Amino acid sequence: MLQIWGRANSINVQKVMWTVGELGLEHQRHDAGGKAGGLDTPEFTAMNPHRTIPVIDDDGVAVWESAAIMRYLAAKYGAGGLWPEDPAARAAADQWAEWSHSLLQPVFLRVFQAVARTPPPKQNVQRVLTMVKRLGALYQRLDAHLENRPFVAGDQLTIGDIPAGATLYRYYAMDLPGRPDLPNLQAWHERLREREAYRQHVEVRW
Ligand SMILES: N[C@@H](CCC(=O)N[C@@H](CS)C(=O)NCC(=O)O)C(=O)O
Repeated sequence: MLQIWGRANSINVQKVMWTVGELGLEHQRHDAGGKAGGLDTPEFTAMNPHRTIPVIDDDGVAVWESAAIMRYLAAKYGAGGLWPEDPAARAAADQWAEWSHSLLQPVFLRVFQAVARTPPPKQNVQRVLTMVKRLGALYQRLDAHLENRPFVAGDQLTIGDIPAGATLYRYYAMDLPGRPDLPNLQAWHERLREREAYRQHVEVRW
């Protein structure tokens, strides 16, 4: 059975768990990282020399890096669904996944650290405003793209929706100053919230 290591409140683990939930895969998740620790054991290091979560073991195949895990699972178990079979359709999804992992998520995490992980008296208001503005400008591009499609690659949920979609629960749950009005992004978030796997794995208090 598919084994997954990682604490439920890590956004990188959430992307993997949401993928697992959408695919309906039988699995066991082991708490690891954060307070649960367990990343320095010889067994864990043998699976992932970088000692980060998430990590999976699928019938003897160990994979680390959340983006690589999502692609592995979607390609193996979600062909034609999360993982479009036509290369052009797949690229339409995958380019948004890549953009989310490499450009959106780092800015999002800076906002998250500055607000949710910093006690209010220690927060740097000016820095928060600057970072929220930068994050809003990125979400604005996604908002424009979602103007005339329900999901990033068209009519159905794909690998392209998951990494950016996973940031939205926290984005809207945090008390952020100066969030731009992004109706298409908000409507997309509502569509994602209709999915059981999103509610179960992403809507987790940090
Ligand atoms: N680029 C990596 C980042 C992995 C990463 O930094 N994971 C964090 C949790 S989000 C981690 O392992 N932190 C150590 C810990 O939780 O103890 C990925 O996407 O998997």
